[in-house]
Amino acid sequence: MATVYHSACPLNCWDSCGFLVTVEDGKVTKVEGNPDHPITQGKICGRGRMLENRANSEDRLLYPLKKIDGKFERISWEQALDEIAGKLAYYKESFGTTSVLHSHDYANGGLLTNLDSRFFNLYGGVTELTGSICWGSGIEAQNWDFGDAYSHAPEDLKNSKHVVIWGRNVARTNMHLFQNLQATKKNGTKIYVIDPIYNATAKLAHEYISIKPGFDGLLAAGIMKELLRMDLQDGNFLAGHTLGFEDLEALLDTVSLDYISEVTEVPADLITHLAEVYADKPVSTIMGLGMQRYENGGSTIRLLDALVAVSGNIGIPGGGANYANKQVGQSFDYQNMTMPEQKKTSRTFTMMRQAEGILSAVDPVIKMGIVTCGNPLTQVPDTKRVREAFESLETLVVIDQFMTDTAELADYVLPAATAFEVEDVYYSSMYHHYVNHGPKLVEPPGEAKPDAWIWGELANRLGFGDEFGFTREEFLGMGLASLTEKGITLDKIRVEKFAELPVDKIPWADRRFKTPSGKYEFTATAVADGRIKLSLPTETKWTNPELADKYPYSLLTIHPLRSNHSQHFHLFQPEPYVKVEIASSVAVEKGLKDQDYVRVWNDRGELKGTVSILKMAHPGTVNIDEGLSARFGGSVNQLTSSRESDNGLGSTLYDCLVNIEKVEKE
Ligand SMILES: Nc1nc2c(c(=O)[nH]1)N[C@H]1C(S)=C(S)[C@@H](COP(=O)(O)OP(=O)(O)OC[C@H]3O[C@@H](n4cnc5c(=O)[nH]c(N)nc54)[C@H](O)[C@@H]3O)O[C@H]1N2
Ligand SMILES: Nc1nc2c(c(=O)[nH]1)N[C@H]1C(S)=C(S)[C@@H](COP(=O)(O)OP(=O)(O)OC[C@H]3O[C@@H](n4cnc5c(=O)[nH]c(N)nc54)[C@H](O)[C@@H]3O)O[C@H]1N2
Ligand code: SF4
Ligand SMILES: [Mo]
Repeated sequence: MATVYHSACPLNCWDSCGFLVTVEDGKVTKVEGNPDHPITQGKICGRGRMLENRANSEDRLLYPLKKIDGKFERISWEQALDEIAGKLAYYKESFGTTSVLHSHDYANGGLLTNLDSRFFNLYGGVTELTGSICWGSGIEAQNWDFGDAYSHAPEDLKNSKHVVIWGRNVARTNMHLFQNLQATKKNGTKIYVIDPIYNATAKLAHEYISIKPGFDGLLAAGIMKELLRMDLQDGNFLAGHTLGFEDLEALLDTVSLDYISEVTEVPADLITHLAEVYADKPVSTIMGLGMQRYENGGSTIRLLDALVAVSGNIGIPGGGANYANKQVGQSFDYQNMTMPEQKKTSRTFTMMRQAEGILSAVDPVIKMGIVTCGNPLTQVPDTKRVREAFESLETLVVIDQFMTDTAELADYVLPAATAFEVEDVYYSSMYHHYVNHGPKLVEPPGEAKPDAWIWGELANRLGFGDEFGFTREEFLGMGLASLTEKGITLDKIRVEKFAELPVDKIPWADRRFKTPSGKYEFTATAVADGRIKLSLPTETKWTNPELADKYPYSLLTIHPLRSNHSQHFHLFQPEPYVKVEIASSVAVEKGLKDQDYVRVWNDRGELKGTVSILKMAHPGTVNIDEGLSARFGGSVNQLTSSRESDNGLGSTLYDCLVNIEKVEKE
């Protein structure tokens, strides 16, 4: 008999959708949207629907595996846990706990995925990853400017006169914002898209502004120059609530509008026009994450923030420098769950440079890696180096639902349960402010187990099992402790399926910022030299002409339409392949046409794939979607750099020059 239950999408995504899931004979048979969800309103994307295929896939990992003489063999949980716990005890004793690296990302938005940190803290503190490949530079930038990274509630968009979508691929990555934009457009709001690629969101826009990748900060500087020249700045906001405006003015005086127009490849009159738009308040600026994956990513977001501030679009209905919504995650009590006070020692590598960290660590060297909720072999930049690093480990344990490129390298692979097989609550600190409930709907297949069960079993063997002697319900209670005080209990979320979190819908409306000065800081006081910089990406003809001679094209590696990173490609029919999207200027220069087979390369690596000419893309731009595993042609991260961004916490994935040539198909 088929029964329909409510649930929630666990995927790392802006939208955090509410689901209705059909269960028949102990199996999930259909995933649909929950029409009652206030934000996602019954609409979900193919990635959400395909979670049914993922859960039931024949490729699911069903048993613990151990690599013996280069081949995986099935072993019992007892053996796997005893041996892994034995190694953890041995490395702790012989080299210290930081000889173990915990490599992870955020592939599952469930609150209880954080229990991995509880385990590693109780173990004594391992080598952990800091920063974020995804959004680190922008988060740090907004921390400096505002004191935190907050967005307006989705429903506030209706108050905007103009909406500037700046480097967010909304139609593809944030479908409910796209619907919101469609509705807003009907009410007369003007929509602008600034992006090197004329994407599906650009089609909806009144105006599309094509820009050279990585130069958005300079464009924002140009718009500010024009605002000031025309005396259109918000003098009251600047005088009453900001710090360091004179430093910004001095910086803007160092560049001319003509120079800005030349390097950004945006016409000067268009820059003037955008200044007029920004002065016609309220303007909502909706930033994407792609735009800050450059060497100058932190500066880029700071300059965009500054533009929003100078034009007086902060803290007003319909305004905002909307980048991330960290107040969502801040509603939960991580400390209760993760017990950071138990950590006796620690060491950190940045997420971007985890491979270099592994290869160069001394005192202690990294002996063991444990990978959870991540697939670094496809997702972390500079694949060659990542492979070398993970291969160099004495012991590698990967906990996953599928045999990924990373799991292939492991000594032990442990089969994890999927979201429909455990109870959790799900949220995303990216867009809206609702938390969704996901009940346990079916049993995990084979011997797959929830991650939390694995931590508990290892903890039992290592002598701190008591700290894992709680039910999922009890752990959820710990994470929801302060919400419970505000009336949002697990029981309530269970019954109502979702709950609205108590967050500011119009952040900074009281003009009290979380910076050290309490003001909006054009010059950040939280760091030694907090002045904004007008910096450029590293891999451009302006900053590295020799490299640009050899590798003339800018490679973007944006998020795929139908897969969440590496998670869905293996379910595609027909099989996916490497698609090399090129601007028409590249096609002309290289004599390429659609379906040509090409090699794309730079000093870090190469990738072969099939050409598709983009109808409209900024001259010199190439794109290869991220997320493909080796068996489908390989990850584009073979070409990307593991350099950190300017503020140290972000990646430079899109700051990448390549060359391209036609080759014969093998
Ligand atoms: N379908 C799908 N949706 C997803 C995901 C997925 O894998 N698949 N992943 C989720 C996750 S984890 C994240 S972080 C988000 C990311 O969401 P987005 O920020 O929307 O995604 P990106 O693919 O990083 O890039 C967004 C846009 O930035 C543009 N861009 C690149 N460089 C520049 C630049 O220098 N300037 C400007 N102005 N634009 C630039 C690209 O052309 C692209 O249109 O998406 C989430 N949603
Ligand atoms: N070139 C390039 N690289 C990129 C990006 C880009 O734009 N360009 N985007 C970056 C961004 S924004 C992000 S967020 C990262 C994402 O990087 P990752 O999070 O590493 O990528 P995913 O493919 O989403 O998921 C990783 C693995 O987690 C597993 N998993 C899912 N749920 C669970 C669970 O509950 N438990 C366990 N143990 N495992 C689980 C999945 O099966 C999958 O194999 O990639 C980054 N890499
Ligand atoms: S991947 Fe994003 S848009 Fe798709 S169902 Fe999940 S939360 Fe919704
Ligand atoms: Mo991300």
